[in-house]
Amino acid sequence: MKRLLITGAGGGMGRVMRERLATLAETLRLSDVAPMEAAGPREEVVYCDLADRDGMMRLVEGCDGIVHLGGISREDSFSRIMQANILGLYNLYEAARAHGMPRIIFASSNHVVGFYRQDQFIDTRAPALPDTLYGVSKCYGEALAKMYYHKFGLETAIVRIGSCFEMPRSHRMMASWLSYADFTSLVETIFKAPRVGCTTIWGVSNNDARWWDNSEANFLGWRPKDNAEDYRLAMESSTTTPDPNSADAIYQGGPFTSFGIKPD
Ligand code: NAI
Ligand code: 15L
Repeated sequence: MKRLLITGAGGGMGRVMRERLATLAETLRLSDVAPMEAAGPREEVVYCDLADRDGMMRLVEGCDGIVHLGGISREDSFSRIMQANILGLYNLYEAARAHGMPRIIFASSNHVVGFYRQDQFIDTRAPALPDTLYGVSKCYGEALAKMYYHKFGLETAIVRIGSCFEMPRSHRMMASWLSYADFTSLVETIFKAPRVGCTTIWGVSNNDARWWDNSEANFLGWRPKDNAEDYRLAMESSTTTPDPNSADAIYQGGPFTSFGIKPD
């Protein structure tokens, strides 16, 4: 690729992906509203609010791939979610439609299915059961991506990320953890694939305890290598076992299922 856009580049995953995806394109265009390190060689740093339609048009112009990590990444007030995840995503897709239809990786979330129980094993055809307004905004994002694919042919890999951190931080993350290395190889696989269509992929490592069946995306050839079990001892020594009757131990979305509605 000539130019790859990473939104949310100042965030937790964005800062890691800035380093790990550096060789995937001649130039990385990095964007956020939060502080970012100054541009290095073969980098462009652009501050842009996802809710700014004209700014988003300029941001996407000249990019031939997008890793969309930007937005509200946990439960929040509806107005904040609306600006970044609802209006912001529409702005991103309209800009992509206007500027060469670059392939998009959309960072969706396990919270689109948060109310499935941890004893259920589901595939991507399972109906959505979002656990928060945040999860509902990711359902909207997945639907928007499908509409732009079927109407205009704009390709998106919808990646329902589990828990993408350096290592699993809780018992629940023994199932939901996605390593940085596996996410990196997934991004590489998606941009190298001849065709992606609008495919939904569980962003989860090869954890023994995982809840999600990725067979819809098998054709891509992505095979995650890391396993949360390798960190079980470290995880158990830094956290307590959750009460078996708590949301954290019952639902795939864990504590998100018991959050209330945050007022504006
Ligand atoms: P993060 O919260 O650390 O990063 C998100 C970035 O988006 C932030 O730097 C923030 O400033 C930026 N942002 C928020 N509102 C914006 C706006 N209006 N305009 C421009 N930028 C805005 O989140 P993280 O952990 O890096 O996650 C990245 C993406 O992956 C998010 O979309 C999140 O929903 C998704 N995801 C992450 C998971 C994880 O375990 N890290 C799990 C599931 C989904
Ligand atoms: C998410 O969607 C969040 O962005 C992340 O911060 C974690 O809470 C993750 O889900 C999770 O479920 O562990």
